[in-house]
Parts: sequence; structure tokens; C-alpha cells
Amino acid sequence: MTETTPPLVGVLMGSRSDFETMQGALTLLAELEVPYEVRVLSAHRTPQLLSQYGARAERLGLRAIIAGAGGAAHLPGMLAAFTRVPVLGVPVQSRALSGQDSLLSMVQMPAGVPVATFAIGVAGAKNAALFAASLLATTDAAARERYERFRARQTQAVLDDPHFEGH
Ligand code: RP5
Repeated sequence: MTETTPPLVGVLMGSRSDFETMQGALTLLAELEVPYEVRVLSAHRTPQLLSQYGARAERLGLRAIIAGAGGAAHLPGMLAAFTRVPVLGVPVQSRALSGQDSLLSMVQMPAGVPVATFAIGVAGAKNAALFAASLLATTDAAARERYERFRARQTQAVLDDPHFEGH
């Protein structure tokens, strides 16, 4: 699993400082047994490497790329320009503007180059991972079963909470 199995999902982040947020995605991908690879790549600091990664994603047959970045968060948008693999963007909470800048610079893509943008921060990272898992589930029965079990466990956790008021 993870770095030893051929990856189906790429997880990119603009800086090591995004790792804590993106860990939310990695944990869920591992739990759902989705093979993934992780890279730190920046639209601004390593632009050539980013374009090469777009080609690599096609070569490897990645089914989705989760890209988290903060501030002027151009990583997912630039990546989407370089690849036809679906790009899922996670706006990382920035220090200066609490991630509003990350969200807006990520979500306001021009028509023709789509990025599926998720919530700011860890919730977005987790949902991007679940979205990638649900994409895989459309063509893989075992992946669908794992995803279904995850959703059932989540529901059960709410029902098991002693503070839950069922009807
Ligand atoms: C973005 O700039 C990164 O995605 C990160 O969220 C932000 C700050 O990066 P560092 O200065 O912490 O490396 O490119």
C-alpha cells in the first residue's frame, strides 16, 4: 500500500508547511486502502517540476490528484492546465487571511480548466480524499465496498454517541 503499490491518487502540497492539513487526506486514503503518492511541489517555486508532474500523472494512470496550497494557491489550477487527470483542490488555511485567499484563488478558475475545490483546511483535505475514493468506487467493486463500509462506520459512530437522540 501507499508508496510501494502503483499509486492511483497523487497528493501534492505547495509546501511542507501544508503537511499537517494534508495529513487529513493521507490518513483517509490509507484507511480506504487507496494507493497514493505524496509530493511537495509548488506552482511558484518549482514550476517546471509541476508541469513534469502533470505528464507523470497521465503516464502513471492516476485517477485523481489532490492538491493543497495556501495563500496565492495556484498549485491546483496550474496542475489542471498541465493534465487531464481530475484535480481536487484543498485550500490550506493561511496565516494572513485564514484561507479565504487560498479558497478564492483556487475556486475562481476560468471556464475550460476545472478544479474541484473543497472546504478550507482539514475538512477539505478529508473530503477530497473521500471524493477520490468515491471516484474509484464507480469502477471498482472492492473500492466501493470499502467506501460503503467507511460511510456505515461513520453513521454508526453518531448513533453510538451517548449524546445522540434517536427518533
Ligand atoms: C503556498 O504558500 C504553500 O502551499 C503554503 O500554504 C504557503 C506558505 O508556504 P511556506 O512559506 O510555509 O513554505 O505556496
